[in-house]
Amino acid sequence: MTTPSATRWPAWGGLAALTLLAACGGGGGDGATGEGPAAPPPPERLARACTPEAFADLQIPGAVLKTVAPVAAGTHRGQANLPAFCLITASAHPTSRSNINFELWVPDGETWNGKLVTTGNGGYSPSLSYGDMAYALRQGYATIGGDTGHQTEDMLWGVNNPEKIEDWGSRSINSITVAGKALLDGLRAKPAQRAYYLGCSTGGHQGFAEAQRYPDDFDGIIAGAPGNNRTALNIEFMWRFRSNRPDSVNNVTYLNNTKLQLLTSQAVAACDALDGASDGVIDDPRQCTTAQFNPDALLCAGADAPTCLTADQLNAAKKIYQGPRNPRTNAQLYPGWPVGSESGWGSYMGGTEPTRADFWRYWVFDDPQWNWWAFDFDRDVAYANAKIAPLVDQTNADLSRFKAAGGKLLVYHGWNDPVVSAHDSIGYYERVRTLQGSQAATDAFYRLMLVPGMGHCSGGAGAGTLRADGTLIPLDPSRDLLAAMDRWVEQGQAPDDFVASRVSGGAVQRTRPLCSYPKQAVYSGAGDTNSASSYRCQ
Ligand SMILES: [Ca+2]
Repeated sequence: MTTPSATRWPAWGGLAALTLLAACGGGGGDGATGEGPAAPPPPERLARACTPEAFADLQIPGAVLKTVAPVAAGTHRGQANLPAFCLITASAHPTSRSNINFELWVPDGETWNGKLVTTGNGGYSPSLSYGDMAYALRQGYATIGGDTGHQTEDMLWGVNNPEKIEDWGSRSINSITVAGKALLDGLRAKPAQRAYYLGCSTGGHQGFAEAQRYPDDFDGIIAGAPGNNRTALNIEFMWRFRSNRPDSVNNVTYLNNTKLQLLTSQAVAACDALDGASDGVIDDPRQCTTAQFNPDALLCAGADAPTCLTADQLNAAKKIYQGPRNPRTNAQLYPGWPVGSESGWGSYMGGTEPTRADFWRYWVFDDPQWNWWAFDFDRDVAYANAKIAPLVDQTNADLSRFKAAGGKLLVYHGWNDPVVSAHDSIGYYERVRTLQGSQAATDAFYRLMLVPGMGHCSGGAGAGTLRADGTLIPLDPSRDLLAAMDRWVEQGQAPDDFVASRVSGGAVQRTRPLCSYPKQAVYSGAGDTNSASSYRCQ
């Protein structure tokens, strides 16, 4: 005999399964034998109490249970207004060198909506995304968060340790989700009816890993600002560092934050109104060409001043706008940056060394003395792509298995993101669309929503709030990412009516439709430019 849970997790064992075996062993079918009393229906599997003792019999392949304890309603891990839940901690071990710690939070009793949300991570940090877990829990979801398989903030754990790098780059979400589903089933004696994924930045990267490598884990994946093109992204960080300095000179820089803000303010002044709303946001930076905004016009006529760029500063900006290229083939290695994102470039421009230098020093070259000025954007790119990209990159545009499994993929990306280029999300989307063969075949399961004026995952001058708070923004599929995904999966209604909000000063100052690429919000020419109703997607 099999049950859905016994089929999916064959090593289940334990009291509940034994009870079920005993009942089925004597029954022999539907009870319509015509002889004697009808066999009783098989008993339901027994839910477990939220105690360690109740889980003593539960074995989960590749995972170790650590703690089981109830948490009262209120504040936990700095997250307020949480319902009461059962907290289970465990670790997953997909390889002998793996150690992926994770937490599972399950709302008590009937407050659980029967579904699951796994959350992603940020950067190379082992920190769990408690804010995302709380967001899901408050909506009634059980939720999982993990540490990606390492426990320190440095990157030394990856030295000569490709299994741990692969856990971080490709595998940890799968491992904790499979084990977490089994624990959830063990607690509630029924599997999650739906499983969704939610993450941004590295979290978006992890969502792409799931869609490409583990297409059966989730019914829906919400991936923000995905850093999935990871090796190339780190090439860009090095390019940005080098572009902003004289050759082989670390301690002389050209562009500072004043000059970066000058570029953005001049770009906005030139291009803000192109979209019909003078709101400090360039809705589509691709429309802001050098015909409207030409950085050359900022060249200082005389001495350097806060209101102009020197020739070196201008040259640095142009290199960063363009992005890294292979000097031999001229192939673009990573896209450049949208006009309007300049004011944020400094955060990943590096200081004493390029941002993510440890990726190269420890993971790629195994050389503590590695010198970024010696990096060859042809030969060394090929070396890195052969050595590390298979462990960490999520660039396979063949999503046919995910689509066939019924999965939905919702990607959002801020146009002003200075950390992961929106152009890279567009490039990936277009490669998927080419393989899918048509816009309609792509729309059926994959939506890319570019958020005007939004920075990296949030913030910025645009309408960049995509989640309900239940007060200012109602919990509605047209206003909340998770609710939108749930409706898309369960009702087949794609998020074509999504409205992003700009919250400032304790109020919603502006709303704007978020349109599925390649559509964009176009002002109707009449009505309040701060109201989504004055725009349509076309
Ligand atoms: Ca505008």
